[in-house]
Amino acid sequence: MKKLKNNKIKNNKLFLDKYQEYKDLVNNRLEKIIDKNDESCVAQAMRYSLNIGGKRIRPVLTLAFCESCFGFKQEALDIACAIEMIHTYSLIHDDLPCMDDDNFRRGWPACHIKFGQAIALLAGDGLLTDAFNLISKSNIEPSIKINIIKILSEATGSKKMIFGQELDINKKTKTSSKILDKINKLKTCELIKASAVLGCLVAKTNKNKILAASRFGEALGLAFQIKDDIIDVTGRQEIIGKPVMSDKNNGKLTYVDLIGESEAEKKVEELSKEAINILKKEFEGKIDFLIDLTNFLLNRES
Ligand code: GRG
Repeated sequence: MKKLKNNKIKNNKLFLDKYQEYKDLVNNRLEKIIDKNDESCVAQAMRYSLNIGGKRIRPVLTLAFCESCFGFKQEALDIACAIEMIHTYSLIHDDLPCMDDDNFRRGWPACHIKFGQAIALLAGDGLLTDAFNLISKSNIEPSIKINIIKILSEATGSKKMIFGQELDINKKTKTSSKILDKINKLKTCELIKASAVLGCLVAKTNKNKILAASRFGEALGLAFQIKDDIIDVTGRQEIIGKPVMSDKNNGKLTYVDLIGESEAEKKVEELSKEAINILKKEFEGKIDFLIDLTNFLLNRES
């Protein structure tokens, strides 16, 4: 078992075992969702991008929030997998030459490098569409299912995640930390917020907790993105799975450019504290894993 350098996590082994348990659940289910004997090249590309690693933060959040609200993680599993499929689609499209033009993802050749641009484009489309098909077939009460589809399609649709990507690729708009916050809230936080909220919805929890999960997701999402900017500058290629400074060399303005590395680290710390306080205030009971996960992300190296 990999040792964590994070000293804020109360019990590393307990945390890592639980994290692995959630990841195994998601990985095993994803393995079954796209048949490995499917003859289609697009299906192979979808499987490739889903299986080359990734921290599985978003589906793990869904399962953990469901359990924190005393729901059953098995009931949230297909929703969690759908979220990871949407996340993977966004990474495939983000790496294309017409977007960020990155050759590596998760330490492996990006989907379009391995399969060519046309197949990569279709693999992203396939993952997005199949994600909603998976949700539609899940064994969840119809009214909750419709709400889940509404929230997830809004979070990842043209007014939120996709608009964030539009602003992100339009470099002229990035002039202040206010604008950078706006881009990151749309591009990164919306899906993280939805991941937390959907876990609560499956558990049929109350409105206050759903709102709290959304506030938690926003604070964690921003901390996560700022940490991502820091790692882009300070990380090691063999750990982050792509060349160091790939965002910077793409001409992207990041928090590190705007406020410097040590202020950026402070901001990550503040936002993580805010996220943890929301958990402590609004969720009684099973929140140890979520607190540890927040600290883990604050100290991650990739
Ligand atoms: C619709 C094309 C399109 C994009 C939407 C999400 C997104 C915008 C682009 C993906 C690229 C990116 C760097 C987004 C910022 C959020 C972020 C830090 C993503 C990486 O997420 P991790 O670290 O990745 O969870 P793994 O590989 O661990 O799953």
